[in-house]
Amino acid sequence: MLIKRPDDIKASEITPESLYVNRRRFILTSSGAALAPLVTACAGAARADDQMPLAAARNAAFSTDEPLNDFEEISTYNNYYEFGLDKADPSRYAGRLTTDPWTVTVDGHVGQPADYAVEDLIKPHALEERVYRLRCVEAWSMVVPWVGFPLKDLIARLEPTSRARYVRFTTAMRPDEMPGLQYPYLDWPYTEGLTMAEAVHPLTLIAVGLYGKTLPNQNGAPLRVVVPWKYGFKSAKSIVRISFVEEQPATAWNVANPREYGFYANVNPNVDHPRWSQARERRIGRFFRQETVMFNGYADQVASLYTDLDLERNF
Ligand SMILES: Nc1nc2c(c(=O)[nH]1)N[C@H]1C(S)=C(S)[C@@H](COP(=O)(O)O)O[C@H]1N2
Ligand SMILES: [Mo]
Repeated sequence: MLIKRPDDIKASEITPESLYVNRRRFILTSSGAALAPLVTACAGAARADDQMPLAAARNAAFSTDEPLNDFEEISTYNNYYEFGLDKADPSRYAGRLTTDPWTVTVDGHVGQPADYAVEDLIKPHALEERVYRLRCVEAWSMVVPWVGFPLKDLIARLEPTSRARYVRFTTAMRPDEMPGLQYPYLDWPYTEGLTMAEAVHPLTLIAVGLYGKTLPNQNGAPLRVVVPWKYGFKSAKSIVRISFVEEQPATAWNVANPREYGFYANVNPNVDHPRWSQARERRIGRFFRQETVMFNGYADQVASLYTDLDLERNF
């Protein structure tokens, strides 16, 4: 058993993305409720053979031909703060997340609001494989063969009204299954949002699997969004609510630190994070860093969404 208290977390485990919340929020917690939470390592981590096979042909037009990161890298180097801050924590602890049954609530300005069993949300859609770059705001990246379907197809079925200008994603909050929720790293539950134009862009994917099988829990089972031209934090995992709203929604990272994490969070090598450069990135598994490309390489497809937006101010 591994016992972790806030003051046991070594500086080496604290990632740049989490620095701000750590410093401020650990101080908040050290006085009371979260003093000695126990985190057990006993619950089994998800293994590759826990995943069910999914039939999905590769959509070459929407896939990069860069070398893939391997399953091990994709499923053991994760950000999923509900399970802890360390990159290995999600693979250690996410095995205890129960993903069946799973309900997704659809609400807001939408013609088909309801509580949907996740199977019913997914079933009508043909699955495809798309190999996307994922660029984290912490300046590392991966290449992942996702399995999923375009969010726009789901949105079309849900029939948003003309008042819907943004989509907000709310993700699972299970204190009994998610050890990280004991700490106020973020204002739980983790939420994210997109403009309607971003949400219905053909690149925006609902991912339900990777490497031809259902998602490992640590990658956001049973369903997550993947927005490949934005920093990874926009790609919310383990979604339980999809809301169609009129106003730009509050999002977990933007609330935690609006100076450092904007609502748009488009990958942009020309706009530095206040504490580090975004010009280069480390591809997981490679030694030398490489240049970060505007919109993570998807500029031809998405730049037109932002022609009227000052990307320095709307970072
Ligand atoms: N619910 C939830 N979703 C989340 C996060 C999180 O902490 N909680 N982290 C985000 C961040 S910062 C990144 S980089 C990606 C990482 O996705 P991956 O682990 O599948 O590579 O998930 C995003 N989605
Ligand atoms: Mo990230």
